[in-house]
This record gives sequence, structure tokens and C-alpha cells, in this order.
Amino acid sequence: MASIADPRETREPAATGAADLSGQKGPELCVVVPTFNERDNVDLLVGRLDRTLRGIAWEVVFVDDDSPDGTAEHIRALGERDPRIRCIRRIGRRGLSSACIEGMLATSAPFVAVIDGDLQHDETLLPRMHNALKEDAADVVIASRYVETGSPEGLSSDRRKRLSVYGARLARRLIEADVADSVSGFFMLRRALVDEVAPRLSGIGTKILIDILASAMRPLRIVELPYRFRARSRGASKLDAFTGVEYLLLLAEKLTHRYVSYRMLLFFVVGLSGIFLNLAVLRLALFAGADFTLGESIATAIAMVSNFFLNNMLTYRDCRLVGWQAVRGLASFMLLCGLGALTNVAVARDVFDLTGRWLLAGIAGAAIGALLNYALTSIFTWGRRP
Ligand SMILES: Nc1nc2c(ncn2[C@@H]2O[C@H](COP(=O)(O)OP(=O)(O)OP(=O)(O)O)[C@@H](O)[C@H]2O)c(=O)[nH]1
Ligand SMILES: [Mg+2]
Repeated sequence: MASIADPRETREPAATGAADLSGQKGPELCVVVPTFNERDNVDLLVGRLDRTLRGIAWEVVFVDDDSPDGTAEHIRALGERDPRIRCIRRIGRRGLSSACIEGMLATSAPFVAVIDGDLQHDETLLPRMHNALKEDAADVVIASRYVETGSPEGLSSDRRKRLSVYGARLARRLIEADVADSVSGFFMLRRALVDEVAPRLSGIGTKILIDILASAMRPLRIVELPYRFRARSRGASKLDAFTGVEYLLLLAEKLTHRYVSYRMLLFFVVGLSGIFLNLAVLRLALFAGADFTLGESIATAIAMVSNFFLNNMLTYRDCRLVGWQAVRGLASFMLLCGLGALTNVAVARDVFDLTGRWLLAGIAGAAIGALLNYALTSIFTWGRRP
């Protein structure tokens, strides 16, 4: 006689092959920490999180870009003893914002905070930030240096302070809400909001909060809680001269709703520098008595090499090729740009035949050639989407 199966049986571990986790709950709060060479700060930060987050089920996700000082190995060793400590180790990648995005997307906790790994942010603010979100008083809670008793005193120089203030002012035009410290690297939000904005994030540079706020398709309720930014006591700052340029490129990308990609913009700026270098070297070669074909060949080769290294350093600095990869990259770059040059000539010739206008033909050829160079090299040289 056939028996009717008890529906509860299908939930048995043996029937589904899955473990019965019905009594267990995941973390309530995930703290995401981007790190690069922060080995000496990790233990202190974890200890402080442990003290300050008593009573909250938390986890910490470090996102480390393969730090040479062994930060990732150190975190993994801690994680072997404490399952709340996790580490994502990224290889061949660099970038503070993109690291935060990957960390935020790697958790199932309903609340997500981002905090620096260098102890400059005041972690004791985390429970208040968490409460504000739990009480549904805000969509995003920002730890702010520019409201009430907050202070940026730990910034390393007056120049850094001025940059921070002007940077926040510049972003005000972009973000609909009135935010005093939109350049803060310390904030908390619901994971659902992260999931909502993730497909529109640029992930460029260091200002992930601006990226998130400018990517939201609806007005966000924002609460800012004051705190005093501390000075860095261990390890070194990772900011460099290009950080400001990246910030402007992020704003440009956000303002144009990503119709202008910052990579394409940089690629074309580098391309322009190549044209000037080409002309300068040609002039020198002719001056030194070389015949035109030889001079132009040398000038073109030098411009191509310069374009490759500038793009590798700037346009693709988050996935820079090094060692043999760079040698292979240079070879593929020169080959693909050769293809772009042939296309340039073919298009220009066709447009000239059709219209008889040399300037239009020249511009059309150069534009198509440059676009092709950009698309092909981003895919085949740097392994990215254009
Ligand atoms: N994963 C990852 N983390 C990074 C990168 N650059 C910086 N970080 C981390 O991001 C946090 C902030 O970096 P800092 O260099 O201190 O930048 P800052 O705090 O804005 O600037 P300072 O005031 O000069 O310290 C630190 O935890 C760094 O280790 C990166 O390229 N990748
Ligand atoms: Mg710092």
C-alpha cells in the first residue's frame, strides 16, 4: 500500500542533503574594512570591534589587495580561531572603493558598515549608527567630521584638511541630500540598499560613499553623527597625487550618469599626450637629419610605448600589469594599436572619397581608430570590459 509522505520529512537533512540550520542565525551587522598593508592595525581593530559591539551579532570582512606585509595571512590566522573574522584576498587588483563594494556584497547581514583599517575612525560610534538604522530613522548613517562636535583634526596636514573640505563641497552639487561629510569613509547602511545601487556603482578611487549616494535612484534619508577623526599611529597613508584626479573622474562619471566612462576619458587624454610626443620626437628626428619615414617610425613607436605605460599607470591603475604581464601587455597593445591605425586610414580614405573634405575625413578616421584601440586594448591587453 502506498503511504502518503509526511511533508515535514522533505525538510530532513538526510532528504535534502543540506544541514539543518533552523536554529542558527547569520550576523546582524557586517563591518567591511578595506586594507592595504595594515597588518599592525588588524588585532587592535578586531579587539575594539569586539568590545564596542557586545550584544550585536557581528562579523568583520577585511578586503585586502594582497598586501606585501602579509595582512591577509594574518587575518586568516585570526579567522581560524574566530568565525566572525573573514578575509577576501584580491590578487592583481587595487582600489579602496572597489574593495568596499566587494566586501559589502559578500555578506548576508542586513546592516553593513564601512570603516578604515587604520584606526582613524571612532568605532565606538557603531552601536549608535546601528540603532539609527534599526529604528528606521535613516537609510544611511554617516560618521561625520563636519557636524556639531565632529572634527577632522587627525588629517595629516592642513593641505589634506583643505582638500577634504573642498572635496565635500564639490560633491554637494551632485548629491541631492544635504550632506556635510559626503567624503567620509565611515558609514552604515542596509544591505538591501547596497544591492539596489550596486549595478550603478563606479567603484573608482576612494570615495565610495559619494558613489553610493549619487547612484541611488530615490531620495535617501541621511543622518550624520559627529566624531573626531584620529591621527594614524601605525602604517602609512595610501593616498597619492592621483587620488584627487580619480575623485574628479568619479564626479564626472556620476554627473554624466556613466555615459562618459572615466577609463575612456583617461584613455583619450593619454592618446592626446601620445600625439604631442609623436610630433615632438618627429621634429627632433628631422632636426637630427633622419629621413621622414625613419623619423615617423621612431616617433610612432615611442608614442605607443609611452601610451602603454601611461595607461597602465593611470587608466588601469586598479589592475596594473607588472613584470612579464607588462611585457606581454606592451606587445599586445602595440599590435592592437597598429590595427586601430589601419582602420583609421581606411575610414579616413572612405570619408574623403565620399565628401572630399580632408578635415572631416581625418577626424572621423582618428575617432574610429581611437575607439577601436580603446575597446580592443581594454579587453585583450588589460582583460576588462571597455
Ligand atoms: N583593499 C584596499 N584597501 C586600501 C587601498 N588603499 C587604501 N586602502 C585602505 O583604506 C583605508 C584608508 O586608507 P588611507 O590610506 O588611510 O586613506 P585615508 O584614511 O583616506 O587617508 P589618510 O588620512 O592619509 O590616512 C585603510 O584601511 C587602507 O589600508 C587599496 O588600494 N585597496
Ligand atoms: Mg587613513
